[in-house]
Amino acid sequence: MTDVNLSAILYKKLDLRLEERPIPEPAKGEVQLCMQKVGICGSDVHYWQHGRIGDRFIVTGPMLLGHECSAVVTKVGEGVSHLKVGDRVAIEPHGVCRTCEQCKSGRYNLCPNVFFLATPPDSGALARYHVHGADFVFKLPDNVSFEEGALIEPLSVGLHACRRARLAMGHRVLVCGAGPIGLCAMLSAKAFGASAVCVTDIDPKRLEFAKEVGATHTVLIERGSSEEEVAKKVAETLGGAPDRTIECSGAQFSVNLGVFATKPGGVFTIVGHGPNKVEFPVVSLVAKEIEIVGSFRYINTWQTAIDMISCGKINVAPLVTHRYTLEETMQAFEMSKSGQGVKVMIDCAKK
Ligand code: NAD
Ligand code: 572
Ligand code: ZN
Repeated sequence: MTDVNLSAILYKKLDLRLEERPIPEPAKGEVQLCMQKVGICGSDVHYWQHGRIGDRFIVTGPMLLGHECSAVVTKVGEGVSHLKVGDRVAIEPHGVCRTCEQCKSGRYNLCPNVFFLATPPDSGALARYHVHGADFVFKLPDNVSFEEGALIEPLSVGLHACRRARLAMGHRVLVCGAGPIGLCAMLSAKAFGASAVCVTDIDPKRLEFAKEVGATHTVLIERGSSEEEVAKKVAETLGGAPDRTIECSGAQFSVNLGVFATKPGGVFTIVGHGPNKVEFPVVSLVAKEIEIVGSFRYINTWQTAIDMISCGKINVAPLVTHRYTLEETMQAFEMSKSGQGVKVMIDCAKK
């Protein structure tokens, strides 16, 4: 029986459908992939619920969702030599131009010609089959599972944030937000040699989970508490002010907290996106010489992440709390939207 390419297609806001599409053929430099595990990201849920992120990324036509992926190679296009049919792989979910100033200088995450999976107008990979540029496809060792392979994407956001923060051995670290990205930042910070990592959230269940998966300390953000009060509590909890803060909540409160809490001369890395414009307590920021650093996706993190998972220094597997098949995509999205779990994973393999 010939296989069909069951695909999760977002037509417009609140209109997500499972449909059969033709199986794509790999062009020169590409591979055809039989998708295995695809994690649901907050942005997938956001596009489904709102049809847009801000004024720039608007769903205007049918697009597949999904950008946290692992797969098996099923066909190899002309000129691809580092992969073969049957290889188990993880996917870095974008393509870049390779010719612009940013690509040439190695900062390909800032390429103005980038396309990113599941960011309108570009389609994602939540389907049975997908084709991808082979240079962004990485072999998985036998001891790295397909779920771990899919989690390399959010882990990469955390690793890149730590690199951007120049995080080093012995640092005390504050991570704001205990969602998948905050947890990946926490795991990355520990792997970079942090001596203590304190995670904040407004949800006590998320903090309990953060402790279970490796946070050394947590602080609950309670309604009515001020940023200055929480900053004091964070310093008491960590045994000193954090050398580095990584913001992964998108909350205005965390932006203020990051400035108040971070040690003078420290680095405050911002990953989370809330509204486009937020306020900073500029007097404290200047007087403490806090470095504010933006962190956008990732550069050259896949092989590092694979090796760190394979050698056991980073354990992302416990982040998966719910599992569904591709046919159960709607239930998977409902679960992710509910916020009950942490990472919802879809199994795309045919049963
Ligand atoms: P998420 O919504 O699952 O997690 C955010 C967490 O922050 C939640 O647990 C929420 O309860 C918590 N939170 C809300 N208000 C808070 C507050 N005042 N203090 C502390 N915690 C608070 O989202 P996620 O998938 O973990 O992503 C986190 C953020 O990172 C999002 O804004 C997302 O858009 C952004 N992101 C950025 C990049 C990048 O490249 N810069 C990549 C991926 C995600
Ligand atoms: O894993 C990549 C990713 N990036 C996110 C969110 C979720 N997952 N970002 C937040 C939104 N931005 S964006 O620039 N945009 C919609 C493209 O505002 C990208 C990074
Ligand atoms: Zn994402």
